[in-house]
This record gives sequence, structure tokens and C-alpha cells, in this order.
Amino acid sequence: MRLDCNGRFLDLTRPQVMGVLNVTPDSFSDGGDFFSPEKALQHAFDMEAAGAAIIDIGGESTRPGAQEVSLQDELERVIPVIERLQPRLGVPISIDTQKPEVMCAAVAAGAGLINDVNALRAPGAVEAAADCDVPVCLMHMQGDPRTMQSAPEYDNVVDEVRDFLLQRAGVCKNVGIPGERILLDPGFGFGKTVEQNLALLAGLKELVDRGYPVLVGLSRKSMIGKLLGVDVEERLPASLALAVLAVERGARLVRAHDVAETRQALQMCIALQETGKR
Ligand code: 7PJ
Repeated sequence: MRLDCNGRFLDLTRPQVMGVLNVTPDSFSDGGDFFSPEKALQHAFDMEAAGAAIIDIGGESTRPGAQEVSLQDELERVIPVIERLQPRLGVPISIDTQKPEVMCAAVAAGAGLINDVNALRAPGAVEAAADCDVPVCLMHMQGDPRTMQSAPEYDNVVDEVRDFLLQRAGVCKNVGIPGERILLDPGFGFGKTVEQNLALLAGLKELVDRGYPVLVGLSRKSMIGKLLGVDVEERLPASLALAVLAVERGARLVRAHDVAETRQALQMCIALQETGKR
């Protein structure tokens, strides 16, 4: 459970926090806050100091309705940040992208994990990821960000998400990505209703039991707003509850905006889990 991420290590023996660094002008929860490279760098260092085990950098917003970003724009947003961050950061960097060209350029600049909300389905993406020789996170999404929340439909959301992810893991293994370097993510909010998200969380063990480390992204997501009627800047308590509920069900990596708070919540899960083991 110790992943080699381009020379830096991500130890998932215990649950860890992935800190979110959006270098986009339009992300839903912190849109534009870290768009300037200086602010982005400082925020990454702050998240490392707060206990993030990995920093996830994304230059393309995937919030519902978001427009696609050109290859050139995405490269210009993320590569300078990775180049400047890499030598000064102790933890690995993850690149949140769907584009094979961005994967390769990011790993060449020092990124150590590929986080693809599209599960490497873009043409050339699996092959690019295999060439990059770093771990990959495969996420489930129904539809695409522009349309995915219009009317998501499943017969059985837990089974369909699990089967899709296992099928994508199989494709990865066929091109030479070792199973030990694959993480799976059910993709909360990506083409799912509130009820479907809750069913996925309730049934998370179904995915965890497949043996791949499971990543979850629940931080500030709209399911909280829809259930509780709270704006995005008021969703921290519910985000922490969801993080704890996911880790209780076996999640190993929690993608979060509020790193110090999430780390503190997870440390209580860890303390309790380790007491149980004694
Ligand atoms: C996720 C992600 C997620 C993974 C985003 C947001 C929307 N990557 N990228 N899982 N969400 N692996 O930050 O809420 O849930 S972008």
C-alpha cells in the first residue's frame, strides 16, 4: 500500500488526504482563488503543512456545465505550477486531467499520479498513462461534465459503477499498468442524483472489497447543498462527516479542499481503527 509516485511516496496503509489545487478561473467551490501561479504555490505549501499526503492539480474545471478547455490553455495553467512546485514540495503531485498530452507533460514536469475523471477513456490516454509509469486513479462518470447532471440513470448504481471501474482497471492492466498502481473512485456527483450518491456511499464496501485502494471526492459537493440547502462555503461540517463515513467504509484517500480539518477528522478514524486492532 505504498505507491511510488515518480520518486515520492504515497503511503495508503492509513487513510490520507489529497489536497485540491485548482488552477482554473471557474471551479465551483474556489473558482479563481488560486488562478495566479504565486497563489497556487502558496496554497500547495499550506496544504502540505496541514497534512496533505498528495496535492492534486487541475487546470480544467469538471463542475457540471463547465466548458472544455483547450490543450494549450490547460498546459499553460498546470505545467508552470508543477515545475515550480515539484522541487519545493515533499509530497507527490497528482495531475487531474483527461488529456493524454497533459498527462505526459505533467509527469515529465514532476507529477507522480494521474487522476482522470474520465478513467482514461480519451483516445490514447491509457497508453499515455502506461508510458508515464506512475499510478493512476480511475473515476466513474456517466456522460460528460456538460450534460451529466441532466438525468443520470442506473438500474443498480453500485453494481454499475463497480463493474465499469473493474473493466477500466482490466484495460489498464492489458497495456501494462500493474494492478498495484491502480486506484478506483466512484465519482460522487459525476452523473449521479443525490439518492444515487448516497447509495454509492452506503455501498462503498462493494468497491473497497475489490482490493484496489479507493479514493473519494465528497468535499463541498452539491449533494450537500441539495440535501441541506447550504451554500458552498458552508459545507465543511457535512464534508467532514462524509469523509469520515467514507473512511469507515474503507476509503483510503479523501480528496478535500479543507485539508487541516479533514486530516483532523481522519485522525480520529485512524485512532479508533487502531484501537480495534489491539
Ligand atoms: C473529483 C475529482 C472526484 C477525483 C473533481 C470537485 C469537482 N477527481 N475531480 N474524484 N472531483 N478522483 O472538486 O468537486 O470526486 S472536480
